[in-house]
Amino acid sequence: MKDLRAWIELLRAEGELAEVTAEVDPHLEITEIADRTMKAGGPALLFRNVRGSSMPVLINQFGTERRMCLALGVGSLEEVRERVAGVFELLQPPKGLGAVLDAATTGFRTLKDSKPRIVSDAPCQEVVMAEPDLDALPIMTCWPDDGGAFITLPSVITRDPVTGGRNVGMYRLQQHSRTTLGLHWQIHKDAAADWREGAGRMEVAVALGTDPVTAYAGSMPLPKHIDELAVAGVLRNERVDLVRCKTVDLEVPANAEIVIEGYAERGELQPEGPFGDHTGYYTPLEPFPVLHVTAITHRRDPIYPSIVVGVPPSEDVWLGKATERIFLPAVQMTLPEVVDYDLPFAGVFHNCCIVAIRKRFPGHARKVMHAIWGTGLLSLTKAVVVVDEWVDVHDYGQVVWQLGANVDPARDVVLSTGPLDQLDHAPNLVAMGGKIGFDATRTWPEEGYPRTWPEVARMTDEVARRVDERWAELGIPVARDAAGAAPAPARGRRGWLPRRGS
Ligand SMILES: Cc1cc2nc3c(=O)[nH]c(=O)nc-3n(C[C@H](O)[C@H](O)[C@H](O)COP(=O)(O)O)c2cc1C
Ligand SMILES: [Mn+2]
Repeated sequence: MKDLRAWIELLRAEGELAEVTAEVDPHLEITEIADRTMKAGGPALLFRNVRGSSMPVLINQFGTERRMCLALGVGSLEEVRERVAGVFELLQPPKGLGAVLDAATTGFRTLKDSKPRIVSDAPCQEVVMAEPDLDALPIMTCWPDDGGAFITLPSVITRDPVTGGRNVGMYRLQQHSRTTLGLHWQIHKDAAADWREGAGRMEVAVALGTDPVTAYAGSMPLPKHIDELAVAGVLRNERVDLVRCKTVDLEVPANAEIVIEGYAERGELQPEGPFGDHTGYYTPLEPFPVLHVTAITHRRDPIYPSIVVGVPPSEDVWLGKATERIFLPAVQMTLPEVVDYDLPFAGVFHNCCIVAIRKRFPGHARKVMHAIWGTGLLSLTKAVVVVDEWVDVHDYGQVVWQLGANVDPARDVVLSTGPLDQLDHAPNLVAMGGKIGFDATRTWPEEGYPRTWPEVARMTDEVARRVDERWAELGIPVARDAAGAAPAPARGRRGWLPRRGS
């Protein structure tokens, strides 16, 4: 997708867009409308008439699985996982970026040939505001007790002061004044490292309203040395065009609708928040750096993008689900025993991780828990549930069944402590507290189980087949499954069973 406008056209063509011409208030009202629409599975919303600003607001663009797939240009999130699997392979030493896989062999762009390219002339600089004024933007106040108005869907661009490497992060920005913003990069995030590692002034650029993949890329928990924009190039199958900023030494996506340029002074912090967050709770006031705006540029008639987070499920859940799917191959690179994993929406991603493993040695489930607590941003996971390979981690009923049936709390619970997500209000300390792991796999004799672990009760294949064949004859009014072959209840129950021999 070339830019946000091409995306809006696609949404319209796909019947995925509602344009609202009635006047709406960016103070709370848009939240209520967007949240109801999202929770009802409704369309993306383009508010044409927003009180106090001439700019339209696009919201709920990522609000359903279908739109997330449309944004990524795939039929399913599994498909996008397959596309990037080769890319992650390239990150693996000793192959590195110079490896042989290229677009010719994979059919897709790789990181190496997806690096962004610099252009001289960019739509995002069509208009340069004479006096930068954030009040011209329809910045939303999302929830009643929020500390102010927040830019919620930005690409925040910074540079590593040591390596010069670029980072793009989706970090909300609180409007403090007409020319200052709060920079809410949490302590574990890459821009926070850029901030800590340098001295003096740090330049920051913020792109708003890029194509949806570039916007999404800022939310990907990539290793620090990987440029999110190169990954965006892979996912779009087209390089991201960049243009040099007007007042800072950074580049921004040329296709952005709006660009905010500025700097933060190390040492200067200002309270940020409260903010009704994706945990479903308000996050409290905490000190964060301040962005002093030096320029605002934009396209002619710019469109302002926004997102509402709050009590799950909110619009961000599909961004998170895409990340969960895309990163499965990355998890499997260090943990090949992982069959699949699931981060439930209700666990707001960092609270719960369900993982199915091929168990091959005593203590294996514990090894995987500790590995998750030691891997990238997954390390912030509070609860890990490990199940056997045949369990469908996306079927929470099945997971709870296994959890209840297989766990002896005196034996199978691992308690630990470590870093937690900065948004977690449960621990006594900020960003530090307890972890819990549940080993819900079958316990082995080698793990000290002195009894005989029972088998799952199941019918023989022979009898099941016979009943399949005789079902019509029995005349029992039970709905048939999609294939029309056998009654759904039997099929469904069989879906929970381990494969023979496992
Ligand atoms: C809608 C949305 C809003 C987010 N807001 C923040 C935020 O305010 N601060 C933050 O640190 N992370 C936020 N995140 C998560 C980061 O974007 C994510 O952790 C990403 O990996 C950060 O980039 P980094 O790995 O380069 O630091 C948000 C994610 C989404 C989807
Ligand atoms: Mn990063």
